[in-house]
Amino acid sequence: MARRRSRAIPLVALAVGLFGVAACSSATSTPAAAAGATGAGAGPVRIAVQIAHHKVSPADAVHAVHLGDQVVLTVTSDADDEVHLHGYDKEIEIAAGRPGTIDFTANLPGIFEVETHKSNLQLLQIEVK
Ligand SMILES: [Cu+2]
Repeated sequence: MARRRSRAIPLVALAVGLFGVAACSSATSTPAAAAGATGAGAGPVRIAVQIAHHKVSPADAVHAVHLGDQVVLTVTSDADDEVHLHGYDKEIEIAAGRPGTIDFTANLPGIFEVETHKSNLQLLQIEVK
């Protein structure tokens, strides 16, 4: 009899996790078990970063957010690129001169880098605690 197997979400998650690690050789995050949300809920935390002539501004920023916060990260560049938020493994394509947004709930504690894959820049780090 055809036994209904639950979909292979754990496998996919594992594969994505491995790929993320393989794709980027930057400092690792520590995805502990997600705890209950503690976000205060005063609207999303907005983080914006610009890239121009291969320079990031603000440079080397570390943004601390609370576990459970809603975060809206906006990246604008003068070149087409691909933006990757580590740990959460969110990736977007951005076009030159047009802001791109990564929207996520900070439900994984740790320090996560955001980088570009074409220009290979580290944009910022997001510390979730
Ligand atoms: Cu990456």
